[in-house]
Amino acid sequence: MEMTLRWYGSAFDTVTLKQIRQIPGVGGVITTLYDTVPGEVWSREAIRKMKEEVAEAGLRVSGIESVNVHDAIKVGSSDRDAYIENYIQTLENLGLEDIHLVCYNFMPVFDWTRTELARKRQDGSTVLAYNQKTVDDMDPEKMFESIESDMNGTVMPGWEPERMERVKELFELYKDVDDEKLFENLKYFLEKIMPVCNKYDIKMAIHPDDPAWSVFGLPRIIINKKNILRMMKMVDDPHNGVTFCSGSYGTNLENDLPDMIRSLKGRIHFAHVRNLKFNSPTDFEEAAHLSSDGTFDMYEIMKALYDIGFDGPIRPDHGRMIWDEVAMPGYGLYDRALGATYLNGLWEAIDKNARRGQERSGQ
Ligand code: DNO
Repeated sequence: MEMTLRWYGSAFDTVTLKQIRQIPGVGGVITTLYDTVPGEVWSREAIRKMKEEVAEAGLRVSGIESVNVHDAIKVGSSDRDAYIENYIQTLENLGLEDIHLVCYNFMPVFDWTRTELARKRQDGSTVLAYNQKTVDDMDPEKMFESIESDMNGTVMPGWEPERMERVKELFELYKDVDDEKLFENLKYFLEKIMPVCNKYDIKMAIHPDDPAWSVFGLPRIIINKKNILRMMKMVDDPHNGVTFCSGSYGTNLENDLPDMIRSLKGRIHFAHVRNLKFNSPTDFEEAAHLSSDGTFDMYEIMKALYDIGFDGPIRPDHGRMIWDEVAMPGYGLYDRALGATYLNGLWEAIDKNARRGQERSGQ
């Protein structure tokens, strides 16, 4: 695996490339052209500029998170082909610039959903949290307003103000889209983009829905083993793969994370690894990465990735806000750096253990 950190670009991120470069074991960033809107073609020049800036800091672009998919493609409206053409053009430009990993999602209206961005924990750190009851009692149009004051002046991915102003319209757009329709539209999209992915060896890595169930009655399909295997089979091409996000699949305690990882051998192109702490099955908060701080066994998650021979980029995911840092919730420097270091430590131990085991058995 290759340890990376997500970075939003110098115009948007509070964390600098120089800081990222100083985290031991981190050689690459997962980035994006954050000022583009879904449906827009990314120019080669803009991609090249981004790559050059990253290279000047002594890092590389290990992948893109995200090239967002326009709603016309998700709902399957009559203008979708034009947006798919634009997406293909963007993929082509990324391929020509030697970028081979693209994370995206197929979530309707809202990207990841949290009800609190700064829940205080006992140690005084603040974390993102989710409570189903709050969502059930909330008018979706008020969702953004309710969390906006805790965004620390940043623009959060999937929660761009322009998009949130259109929530009502977006709900209307999805009113006839159920799970089956969403699967169909995803298949249509993937079949159209696979040729360009094959041509440039671009690995598409779908991000799961977070939380991994329907919110506000909207369809959500990338939520469990059954659905993700269905998706892998429905377009059976190695370039159709997944972002294995432990914190997203893990929202549903019925998802057995190590087992899911093993069942996706060869199709996990990117991993987000983080821990959650459950207070009840429908109330959770984002813990530190360390196993003992949350509910998941992080060793087992890393071990499963190791066992399937995962060799793609991995990143620590949302971090807690600690040491008085003011940053985009979930995306500060300090706790993600601790996360990267911890995950690197687990990996080194797993790797050494495996090699010693092989030596002992004379393999
Ligand atoms: C949240 C992220 C998501 C993810 C997108 C991928 O922190 O994990 O916003 O980047 O869903 O398209």
